This record gives sequence, structure tokens and C-alpha cells, in this order.
Amino acid sequence: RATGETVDAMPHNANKADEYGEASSKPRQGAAVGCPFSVGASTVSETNTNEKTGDAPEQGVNAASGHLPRVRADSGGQGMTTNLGVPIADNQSSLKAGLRGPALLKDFILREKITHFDHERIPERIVHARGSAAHGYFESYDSLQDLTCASLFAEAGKQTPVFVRFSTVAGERGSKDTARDARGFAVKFYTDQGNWDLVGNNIPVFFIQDAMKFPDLVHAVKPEPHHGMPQAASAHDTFWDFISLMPESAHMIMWVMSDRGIPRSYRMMQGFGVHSFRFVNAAGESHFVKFHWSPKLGTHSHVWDEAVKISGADPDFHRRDLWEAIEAGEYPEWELGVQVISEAEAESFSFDILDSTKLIPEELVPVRPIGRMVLNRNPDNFFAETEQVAFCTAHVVPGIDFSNDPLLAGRIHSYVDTQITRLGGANFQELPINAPVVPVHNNQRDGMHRQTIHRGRVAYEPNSLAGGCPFQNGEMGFVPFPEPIQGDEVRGKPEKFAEHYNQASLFFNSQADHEQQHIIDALRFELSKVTVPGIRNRTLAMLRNISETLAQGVADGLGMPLPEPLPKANPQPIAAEIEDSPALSLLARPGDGSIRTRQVAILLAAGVDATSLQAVSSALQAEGAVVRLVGPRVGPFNAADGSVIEADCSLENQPAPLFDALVVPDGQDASTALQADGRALEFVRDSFRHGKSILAIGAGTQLLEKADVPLQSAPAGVYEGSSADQALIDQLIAGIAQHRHPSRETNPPQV
Ligand code: HDD
Repeated sequence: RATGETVDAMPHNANKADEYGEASSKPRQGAAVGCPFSVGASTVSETNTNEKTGDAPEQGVNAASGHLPRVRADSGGQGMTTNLGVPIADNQSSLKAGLRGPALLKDFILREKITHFDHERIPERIVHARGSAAHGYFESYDSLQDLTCASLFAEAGKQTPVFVRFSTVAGERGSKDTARDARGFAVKFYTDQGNWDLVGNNIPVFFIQDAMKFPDLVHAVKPEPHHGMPQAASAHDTFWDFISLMPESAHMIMWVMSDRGIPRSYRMMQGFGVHSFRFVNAAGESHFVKFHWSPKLGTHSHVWDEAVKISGADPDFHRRDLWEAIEAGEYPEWELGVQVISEAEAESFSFDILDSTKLIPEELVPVRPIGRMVLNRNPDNFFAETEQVAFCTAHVVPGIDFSNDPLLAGRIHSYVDTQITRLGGANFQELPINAPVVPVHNNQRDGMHRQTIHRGRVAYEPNSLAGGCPFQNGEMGFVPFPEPIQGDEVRGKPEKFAEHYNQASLFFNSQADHEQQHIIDALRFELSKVTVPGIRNRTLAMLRNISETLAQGVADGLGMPLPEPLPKANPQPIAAEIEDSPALSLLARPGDGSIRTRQVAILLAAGVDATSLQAVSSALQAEGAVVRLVGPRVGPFNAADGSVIEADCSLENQPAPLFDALVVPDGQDASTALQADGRALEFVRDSFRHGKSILAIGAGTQLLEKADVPLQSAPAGVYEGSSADQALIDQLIAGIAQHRHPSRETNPPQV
């Protein structure tokens, strides 16, 4: 509904009485009572003018060419019709022979409605089924014409519309957002030379080296086929059975078991193209490139206990976070960077750049920033846009080409292929969200659900009847990089692919102490869910090749002795270029230091001190934080000074894991009431255990004491004071900007 007033104007359904007995034999009143759409009311989405970016198109910018407005429907002020436009008189009852008689087959209106409903679902994606998306734009920093002729990088300031979908990998469409998993980071660029899809993840490497193993990997991680469990989780026998037999997965396992596997927000994670691609310039010269997205807000993650609790309290946590930020005008932003490598350089590395289980350390090849991406509009319709968007690694544009990475080769086939089943035929690219912003001309015809009405009698080339059109573009079109290729047909892999552990060790060794501990804890958790001892043992044997500290920590957590290390595929050690890469720690990207969009809970109950509550609340809001007043229930509470304060959420519906920080204001009666409420104590304990910033003022401190927060040890990120003075509030703001306070962590948790 557009406005609250409309709801108030419709206290009950006045049409209801007409549905029964004699009255039902007469046609209903024409107009709906209280039509919920009021003129002038609009959401952020509806006021945008550019269909793909949401912005007013600027001159010289890729203006979209009319697909989305043409298909957008808005029923404000409209009467109801069938799918064929026939006005519907009555949408309440089926057509019957007598009020108590049988329903009639000729009721085409009922049948149309039920038939359409019966077919509303399409197959979910085989992987990455759970996702959320947004529109936005990419803006190039410079002309990259020396490197690539891709038109989106042609000049500084050039904007290209994008649609971006984030996802988890293993879970089904309705599964929770905060599962431990890699996250998909798929970007569709609607360039003026056609669509380019950069279908990446938030992790720069992958589990396997060859597409041949992808179905095996996915079968292993998905719910086990006999009983369909567990949902959206890798903590089970078949996954670890496969992994422990596939040592090439060691590096990716380090990333997924690290905090990267449980990001705080889609807005706070990096993205990577993973494979080496090629940039090709107008002269036909090629460089290898790796793509990196870096979030302006920095890289931040949950802790495991928090992620588990969020999945119960709000399974849509990441979807809501992205949606709300964009609706609030807090547009998420990433910088795109590339690592550029010449063919000769590529040869010189200790690893193969065609191996997707390896990254190129930033210390070896720095990341060059080339543009920024802003997401500034939510989709109008989840199904039409987020569900029907079809990303394909085969979608490249002139200036961007593939490398010979054997994982990428399989992907080039798989994505187009899967859309044909998922979206019901070969014309899926005509769906508005998938259509390019440039016109499409070729001789492909017909197929299921064809939208275009092709004119003329020519659908072949060469032709003379249509003057040879559509004509070939020659060197203006996509010209594949002419890489000379020679070799025997062989099923196998290059030598360097056999080295599986150097970069897994590099990743583990480059983590901060608490990050290393989180990897150990994650593996302890996952392997404790494995029921077959041999699989635990084999995984431990694999971990020994990564780090003795890691393997010992996990073994201790499982109460197991350390087995012999797993024999290596390549027993000859290969010297790695570096042994420490600070860029691999989440701490390398703290963000811009602001607390914008951070969610802060202020606890309240009757008798709360309104002055301290309001002082903290206004100071936080001035910094862009989102403040929620959390009460034992929602609704009004009398403050100590007699004023009335409204709790907008409750301890029950919005528990601590959903927040970034906690404030307990002054007020003796409120503190006493909260101390007697187990949910408030749990709120404090969870906030403390999850390393969040906590501010307690005056009597609010008693709640922390009652919750066993060890105040005497002056834990980091816990601030106390007798009044809400500015210095105290500044401490809180600085604490929230740090994201969380891992120095409080103990194993097991004290609180
Ligand atoms: Fe994939 C979906 C990312 C390897 C086959 N993949 C999919 C999506 C992302 C990725 C982000 C969701 C796109 C969306 O939001 O709609 N996939 C990756 C990355 C990989 C990778 C970063 C390794 C570098 N994928 C990979 C391989 C294969 C596939 C090796 C098959 C040979 N992926 C698919 C798929 C999906 C898919 C079956 C399922 C739904 C879809 O494509 O549209 O074709």
C-alpha cells in the first residue's frame, strides 16, 4: 500500500456482505472500496527515470532503450481484467450452478487464474539459488584504450548500467542468507557493445581446477540425496569426503572456513572474477587480467555464533540489508581494479595463472583501480528481475576475452545451457532484465516465447533480397584473440597445477590471530558434524600440509591424534614467491571509517532516562547509523521524566545478533525491569560474545553486571559513564567504526 492514510480509510471490507446469498446474484459495485493507490505517493524505485540505472540518463551515457518501461505495470486506478484484458466483475467466488451447487467448467476466469497460479514457479538455479539483486551503474575512471577496446572503459567518467546479483551457493531458494558459504557476485554490464557478464564470487579462487569436476563438487555439497539434509551447509559427510580426496580444494577451503564465508553484508565483501581473462586492445594486443571488486564500506564479517542465530531471527538478513540501504539512499559502492599481467610475466610465476585454485598475490602484481560501481535502485519485482536474470560467462564484449583456464571453458558452456531449462527456451535473452540496451539483429528466429516480431522474408545470410543485412561487422565486431595453439588431444593438467598447498598456507599465515582461530573453529565445527571417522582423519591429514598449527588446533578440537600428512600429488617442493600477504586479511580493508548504515539497538523499558537515550540516539543518527529502540514489547513506554518513548521493535522480534552495537541508557526502573528479563540479559551476553561495541550509561551498567560482562577487566569496546557526554559517545562511535572487538574473544566463550 502506498500510504498509511489509505489503510486508515479502509477500516473493513465493505464489499464483503455482497458475496453471500441473494445479494451475490447481482453484479458488484463497480469501483473497489479504498483503492490503495493514491496519486502522488511513490517509492524510491518509481521515481527513477532510467530503467536500468535508476538515474536520469545523462548525455553521452548509455541511455537504456526502452525495455523496462514498456513492460512495467502499475495497477493504480485500474480495473481488474483477465490476461486478455476482459474486465472482471467479481474476484470473490467461482461460478456455480446455484449457490450450493457444483462449480462450472465454463468459468474461464477461475480456470485462467488457477492455471496461471499452478505454473508460477520455475526451476531454481542448480547452484546460487538464493540471491538478491539491485540496479546501478559502473563508471570508468580513465580511458583504458591502451589495454582494451571494451567500450565501457573508453573514456573517463563513462557510465554503463549494471544489474548485480549476490547469492549463496549451496542453499535452496528459500534458505537462510547467513550460511557458511562462498557468495556469488555476478555483474551484468549493459554496455553499448552488448552485455558483459562478470560472474564472480567473494572469494578469488575455486574448489576445483577443471569443469569436469563441477557436478561432483555440487553433488557433494548439496543436501545428501537419500534424506535431503542438511540445507545450506557444508558440514556433512559427503562434502568433506569429496574435499579430503581433492587436495586442490585446500586453498578454497581456507577461504570458506575463514570469516569470508560469513560476511556481515553483501555491501561489505570483495568480489573477484576468479579466472584470468584477457584484455585485448584495438591493435589486437592481449594482456591477462584478474578482476577485483573492493567495497567502500570495507570488508567485514559475522562471527559464527552470530551467523547461526541470525539465520533463525532473520533468514533474509542480507537481502533486507541490501534493500534497506538502497531505499534509504545509502547506495553501496565498490571500486573495480585489475591485475594486469603480460604473457611473459605469467610464465614466470611459481603457479599457473590458468589454475583457478590460485590467486596472484597483490604483492606480486598490484591491483590497478579502473572504475567504481554504485547500486542505486532496488528491483521493482523480485521474480521478473532477480529470479529471471540470466548471467552467462559466455557473455563477453569486444576487448574482453577468455583465457584457457579449463574451469572457465566448462562455464562458458554451462550457463547458457542452464538458462534454457530454467527460463524455458532459447529466447531467455529477450526477457527485459536480460535484454541488452542496444538493438539486436541476426537471423535467429522462432523458439518458445519469441517476443520480437521480425519483419521481412529474409532470415539468412548471405542474402541479396535484404541488401545483405544484417551485415557482418568485421574488425568492428568481436574478434577472438588469435592465440596460436598446438598440442596433442589429451585429458590431463599442466605440471604446476599439481602444487596444492603453497597458497593455502599463504592464506592461513597471512591472517590475524583471531582470524586464524576462526578458521580452526570453523573446521572443528564442520568436522564434528562429519560422522565417518576416516573422513575426519583424511581432512586432518590434508590440513597438515597447510599448517601444523592449524592441523593441531583442529585435531585438539576433535579430540583426535594427528595423522600422517596426506601424500602430495607433487612431492617436489615448489618455492613460493612470498610467504605473507597482508592483503589477504579482512583487516586490510577497514573501510572509510564511517558508521553509516550500522544498526544500533538502544534498550528501553518503563522508567528509562529520556535525556541519555535521546542524546546517544541523535548523535548516532547524525553519523548515519540506524538506531532502533528495543523494548520488552513494541509500543509506548513512560520515561522517568514522564515523556513517552515508542519502542519500534522488541527483544523478541529483533534480538542482539541483528545489530552492530548496543546502548543501555540510564534509568533505574528501566534497568531493574530489564535485569529481570532473561531476553535482555541474553541480548547483552550475545552483544558481548559477538564482540560488539556496548555503551552503558548510569544505571544501565547494572544490566551488564547482571549479564556477567567482566567489567573489572575493562574489555575492549565496552564503554561506561554516568551521563551521555560527548566524549563517551565519541568512544562508542569509534568503537562501532572498528566493526567489532576480537580481543574479547576467548575459546570457549566466557559469557
Ligand atoms: Fe557458477 C551460477 C559463480 C564455477 C555452473 N555461478 C553461478 C552464479 C555465480 C557463479 C555467481 C550465480 C549467478 C546468478 O546470480 O544468477 N561459478 C561461479 C564462480 C565459479 C563458478 C565464481 C568459479 C570460478 N559454475 C562454475 C562451474 C560451472 C558452473 C565450473 C559448470 C561447469 N554456475 C553454474 C550454473 C549456474 C551457476 C549451473 C547455476 C544457475 C546459473 O548458472 O545461472 O550454470
